[in-house]
Amino acid sequence: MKKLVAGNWKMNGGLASNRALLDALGPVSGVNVLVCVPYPYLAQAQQRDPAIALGAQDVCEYAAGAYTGEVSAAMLREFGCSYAIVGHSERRALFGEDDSMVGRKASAALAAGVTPIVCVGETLAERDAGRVMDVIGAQLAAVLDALGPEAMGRIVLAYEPVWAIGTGRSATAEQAGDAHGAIRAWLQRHGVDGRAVPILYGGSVKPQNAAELFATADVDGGLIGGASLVAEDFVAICRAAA
Ligand code: G2H
Repeated sequence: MKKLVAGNWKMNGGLASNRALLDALGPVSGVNVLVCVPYPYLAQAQQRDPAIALGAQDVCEYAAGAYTGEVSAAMLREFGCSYAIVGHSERRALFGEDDSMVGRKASAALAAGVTPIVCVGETLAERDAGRVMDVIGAQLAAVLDALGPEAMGRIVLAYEPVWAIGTGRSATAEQAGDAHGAIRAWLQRHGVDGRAVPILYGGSVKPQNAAELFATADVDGGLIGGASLVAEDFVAICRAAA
């Protein structure tokens, strides 16, 4: 399957800098490219290159109603989003999202025809304690509870070790491959067709380490933060996945 490279702009950008960045992102053949932009800029990004898919960085767990400040999956769909990141570790750590809320958000996205990119990953303390798959297994179980095994086969997963996010310290290809293989095995053990679920790696992916990470078994693409804000770096990472 073609790899998927998703830029996660986080809370960065502005009309002028977005225009320059989007203009510099030509289509790259042999890879699916996606940019996940802040909500106010969805319309701006929607009007750009149709070869680049559009995503959001979060979605509300509810479909509509009195939820001040929230954005529904149907609204995202109207603005051309085919993906929404859910359960990013920044949302979990800074905005109190727990595993079950992440499951409900994934369910709300799928119900509106938006593919959730569900982020999972361990902290350094959890890794050092040998608890990587305990933590990830609990995160995955909550999503499986919310979706069931058939719909679980229609999501995208992103393995993002918390200690590698924005730190400049990426997981090694071996660490990423081990985690991705364990996630795929977990899916199979729980009645999900794990081969159908793309598993992206995220955490300090750069042009310098992208090719090695993408060449690793079970790494089906990347979720790129800081480097997605620099056009030449993001394009180089996309090319490394082609
Ligand atoms: C991890 C990643 C993108 P960065 O959060 O989701 O960010 O590449 O800056 O580590």
